[in-house]
Amino acid sequence: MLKEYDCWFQRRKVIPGFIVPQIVCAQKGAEVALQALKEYVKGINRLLEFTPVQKKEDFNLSAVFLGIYDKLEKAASFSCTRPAKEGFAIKVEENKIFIAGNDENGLLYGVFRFLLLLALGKLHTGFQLSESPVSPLRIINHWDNFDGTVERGYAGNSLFYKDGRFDFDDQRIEDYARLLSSTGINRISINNVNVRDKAKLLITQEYLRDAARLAAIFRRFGIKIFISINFGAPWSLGKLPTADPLDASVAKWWAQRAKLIYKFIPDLAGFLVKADSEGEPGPFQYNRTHCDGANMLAEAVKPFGGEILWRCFVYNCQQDWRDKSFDRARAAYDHFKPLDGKFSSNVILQIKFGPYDFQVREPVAPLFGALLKTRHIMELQITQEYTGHQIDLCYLPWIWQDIMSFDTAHGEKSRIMEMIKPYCEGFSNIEGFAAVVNTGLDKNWTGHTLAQANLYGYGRMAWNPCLTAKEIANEWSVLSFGKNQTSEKIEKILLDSYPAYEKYNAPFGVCFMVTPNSHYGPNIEGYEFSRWGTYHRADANAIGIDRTEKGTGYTQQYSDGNAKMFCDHASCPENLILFFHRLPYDYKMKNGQSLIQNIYDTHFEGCDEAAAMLEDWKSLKDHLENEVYESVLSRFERQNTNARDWRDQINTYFHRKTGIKDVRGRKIYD
Ligand code: GCV
Repeated sequence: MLKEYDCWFQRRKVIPGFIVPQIVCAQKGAEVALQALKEYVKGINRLLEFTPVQKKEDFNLSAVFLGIYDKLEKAASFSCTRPAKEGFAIKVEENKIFIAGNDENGLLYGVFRFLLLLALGKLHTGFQLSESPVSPLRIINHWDNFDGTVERGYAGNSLFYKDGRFDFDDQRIEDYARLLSSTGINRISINNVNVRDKAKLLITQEYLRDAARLAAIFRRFGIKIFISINFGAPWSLGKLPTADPLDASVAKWWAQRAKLIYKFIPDLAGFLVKADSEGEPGPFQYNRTHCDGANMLAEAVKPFGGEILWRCFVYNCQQDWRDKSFDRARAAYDHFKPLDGKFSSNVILQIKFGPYDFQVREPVAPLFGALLKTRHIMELQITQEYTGHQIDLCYLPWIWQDIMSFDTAHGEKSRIMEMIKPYCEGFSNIEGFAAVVNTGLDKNWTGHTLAQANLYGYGRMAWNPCLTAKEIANEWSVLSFGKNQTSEKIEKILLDSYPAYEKYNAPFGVCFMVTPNSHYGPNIEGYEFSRWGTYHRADANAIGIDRTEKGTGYTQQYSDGNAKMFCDHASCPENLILFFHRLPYDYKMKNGQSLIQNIYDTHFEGCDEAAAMLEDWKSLKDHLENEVYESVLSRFERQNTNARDWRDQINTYFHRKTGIKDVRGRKIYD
């Protein structure tokens, strides 16, 4: 039976078809290597129900050998393909098993992978695997506030803060670090990018003491922390008259502050910065560029090996809906492409995957492939801000798989998954990913138990962007529920969930038909006359925005091949057609039906598919722990109400606008 808290580390006895020696010999190492040994012992206890006996390294023994690859290779008759940075090799021989890391992080990842493969039943005598992470940076972002709330959080309050202070349970944080590290996460930012109220005090002595305690727990699991900072801190905290990045007193203030911070957390990964975005302070206030801002901070953390993650979510959020010349989708490229090559070597731009904001379907942002001289990573969202608040089930690796396969230039190795590499000037390499996380104090971590699959899936895909959504759904379901018909059914439910969600949401990539502020449920014109710049401009004849060269010109930010592909109705992917084009309702889609008929059809289908997921779930009643069954059941019931609302509001809206009937005569409310 599933213990929700344990996620993909269920206590479930496996019967391996090979010998797992009782003895473990671990090389001496520092704290991550020590943790690797602890995790090995804990995991074997959980899966094989015995406690390994620890002995000094002796290769005459039948034992499991844990260590650093080079040392093991020299000392034992063991060899495998040499893993790269943070990678590992696993080899199962007749009476010996080797788990070897390139380094200590690699060793820990190797132990975790060994245990997961053991639970999945994938190990056997002769098994051999050498694997290294594709992405150097695999980051989790927390949007946790110091009052204990979590911005866009749907799984309870913060794991880290309460009532304006740090407040965490060491054991829970250790369990959390284990979950993250087991999927390959190596960085975590611990506070909201909107740094307000008490969060501004995080970089003061009193708060840093607690931050250091938190960092120490994550450190054992190979995870370094980032702190989100407020760009205006020199005046709001330091009482300087300005936060101008080119003012010498400001640079000095940050340099001193960095010195203090690094005294408490010597291996701090660096700062994460949201500047000039949605009301946060930034260099624009002083007529400075984002290079000026980022480079000044980079200088401050440089002596300590720190890095600046600088977000590119910079756009005008005071737009006038009447003004059709302005297109928010263009913003990140317009701001940052001209600055390519001007950032310091320890600045990394963090770019949202799409030009808007984590929509159910939007194109990959054109900055990917366009930046050749600037380090950068891609930002994803695991928390389900626009994808159902962890009430509706929406399996996100589908979205990420589409992103990974997007071809930025139709050239050689120009798909996103092929561009994830260490930085190298002159290439459009992406150094990895950051994702806004979906966890909180809820017992099951993620509110919706099945949303654990999104957390697991992010880590796995950040490690290896070539993994498919299907492979990950299978792994996660078997790890969580065992290899049986229940996990098969749950895997199917997961895989069905995103297509269903997309179908009952805003049609064909048009985006933002969601309830303003909360971002749950439909409100078709909720953003139509607001300042946020996300309009669909539906009238009685047509819907969508012309973003071609004849319209806002957004398509021209892409490589020539992609600009052409998106501009042409025939080659533009249909699931994005309303993002790029303004189309009449009688526009003929590839299936021969009109656009309006396709809108009706997808909404009826999406709603039916949500109902089918509920029925699938009900069929599992006798095979699941009651608490899990009931909590997920109630979410599926709410999802069905939501899906019905989406279906009926969207269909009615377009029916009223156009007067066009559903050719199949289904019920549309007038
Ligand atoms: C942290 C969107 C969200 C905000 C979020 C912002 C961001 O606008 O609705 O809650 O703020 O993105 O990514 O900075």
